[in-house]
Amino acid sequence: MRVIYSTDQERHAPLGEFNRGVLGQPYERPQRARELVGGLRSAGLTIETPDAFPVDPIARVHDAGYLAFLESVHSEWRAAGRDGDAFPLAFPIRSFRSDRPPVSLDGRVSYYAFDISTVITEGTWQTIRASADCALTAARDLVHDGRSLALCRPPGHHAGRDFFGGYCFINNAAVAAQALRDAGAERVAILDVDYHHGNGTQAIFYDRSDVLYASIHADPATDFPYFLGYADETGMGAGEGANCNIPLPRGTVWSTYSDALDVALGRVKAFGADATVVSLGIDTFAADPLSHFQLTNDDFAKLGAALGTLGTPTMFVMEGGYAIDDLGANLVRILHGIEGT
Ligand code: FKS
Ligand code: ZN
Repeated sequence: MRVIYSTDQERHAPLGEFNRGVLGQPYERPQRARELVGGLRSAGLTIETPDAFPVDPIARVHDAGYLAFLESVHSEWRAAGRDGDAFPLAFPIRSFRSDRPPVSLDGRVSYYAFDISTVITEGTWQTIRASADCALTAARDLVHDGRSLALCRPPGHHAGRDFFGGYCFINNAAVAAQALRDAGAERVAILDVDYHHGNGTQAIFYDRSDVLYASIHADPATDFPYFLGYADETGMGAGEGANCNIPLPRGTVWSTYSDALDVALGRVKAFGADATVVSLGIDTFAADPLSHFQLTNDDFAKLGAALGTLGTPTMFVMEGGYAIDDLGANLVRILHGIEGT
């Protein structure tokens, strides 16, 4: 399995995150990536650096104004004499206008953000470009490689065409899926096994029939991102039938998860994709501090084995996972499961 990662992905380093009312250490921090890399290296895997891509393939799924905002917002923040990280002060929810970004700095941050746990730091732009480069490198070479892992950090599946949140800015899996389409794949499937629903990925492809989005995740009635991810969201217009959500209750153990996985894999296989992108979250782990499923260390080998049955060229894009001590080993278990080793 080819693995792609750049140390530039450690430059996005939020100062803090609010949890249970208290400002503390961020869950989504550079150490996550270092633990994943360390785990893979001790398992004997070689890690390659990505090539640098222009912004164009990213702009295939993201709004140009949104990307310009992401690139400039932190220097604007500093130029305004501010310290710390850029984060929103308000949200354009029901009855507010959300059709045009305000002019001021705070107005624009508030316009593009959907949560308060995702802040923009000095190194954010460089980091998210490097993270997307991993996905783009993996996508470009997928037909040749057959299988690859883009060790993306920060993650991407909550980011939409013109919004950020859930630790995500650029939707790496969506960028990869679109790059595969543009390289000639006629149908691409995205299978999302992160604990959280990938609202950004779903939104980006919701009205399209050429990209299937199938996801197993915690019920949005109880868990982030709260406002999308229900089973009755099946796609729209030409995309009707190309969106499959399987929400599961908190406390879900492998036997239930595995049944859902069979359904999702069945949908992906029936779609007849030329390539598959797996949004690989490992926050379904019982000890994950943000999540409430009960998968064990051994279950990740089983998850890998199930994912290994996908017949198409398949690239894995890293999403979430916050149980720092087990991250590397659980990722290795999945990879061994995939390869049947
Ligand atoms: C309070 C907790 C904030 C946010 C959960 C974000 C989950 C992100 C993820 C991703 F894959 F994108 F990383 N809850 N500060 O795991 O889905
Ligand atoms: Zn997650």
